[in-house]
Amino acid sequence: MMLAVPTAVRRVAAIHDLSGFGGGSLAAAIPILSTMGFQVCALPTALLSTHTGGFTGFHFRDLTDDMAAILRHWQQLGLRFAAVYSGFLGSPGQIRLVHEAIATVGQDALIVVDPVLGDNGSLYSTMDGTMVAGMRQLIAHAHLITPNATEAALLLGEDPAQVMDQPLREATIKDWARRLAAFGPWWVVLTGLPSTEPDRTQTVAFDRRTNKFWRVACAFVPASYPGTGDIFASVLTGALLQGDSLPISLDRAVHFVALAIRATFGYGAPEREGVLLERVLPSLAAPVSLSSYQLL
Ligand code: PXL
Repeated sequence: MMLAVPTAVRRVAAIHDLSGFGGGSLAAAIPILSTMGFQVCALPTALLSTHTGGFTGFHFRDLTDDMAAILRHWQQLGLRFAAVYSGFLGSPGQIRLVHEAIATVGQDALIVVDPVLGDNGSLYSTMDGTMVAGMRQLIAHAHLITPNATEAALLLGEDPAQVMDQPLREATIKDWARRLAAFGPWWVVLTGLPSTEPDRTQTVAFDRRTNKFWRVACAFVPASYPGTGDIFASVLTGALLQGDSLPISLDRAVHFVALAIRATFGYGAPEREGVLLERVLPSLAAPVSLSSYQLL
């Protein structure tokens, strides 16, 4: 009898900041993707005392020069990754470095770009129009992008404030997803969309190659925790790497974030401290257990 040769643990190059307090970014990507069976190789973009959502006076060190040196060494080593997954970027120069990482260590990799730019209708404090323009170019090289409604509007040159007025109509959601896919990505996943159904929130995925839309809705919790976008994108990336379909991956990511929010909400801790990831992380190791996706 032939024994199957065990395959090595696959590696993900994770290009995010490291925020010491408040969760999110690498503090989400590393434990989530490790739990899902992948080795995370961090290419840190910035070092912060806290994330920028809800904190002022935070320490911020831009690591653009270090990123270039780290990437050069990885190239010399001939490293290749199963995925290149970028999130919060600290400067336009870093966007160029992500392009370079994709073209070198990311050959044959799944390319995931979470275009972190803003939320709740406005830009994050460290972002500006140059970063929006750079991100627009970067998403053209991704297979998967995961903007929230604010980021989708910014990337499309729409007024981001409109996402706060009323839930986007289904026709608008589909139009935005199609227009974002026209930049290049196979899959556009629009996160955290208010629903027209009361007390529900929805996430919609568009698969450009099959021209299909998928929706997963879940109960809305009246709280907004920074870092949940990073958690969502990390689970989605892990599920796709595990071989799950787009709708099942979407389903797992939505329900994991919902679980993390519910596990946190009852404690009444300040929202800026993020979710209690460690309380729910073990559930990620379980196989697919539910599915509530709909074809839209
Ligand atoms: O969750 C996105 C994110 C990532 N990194 C930093 C942030 C934010 C959102 O506020 O501040 C540093």
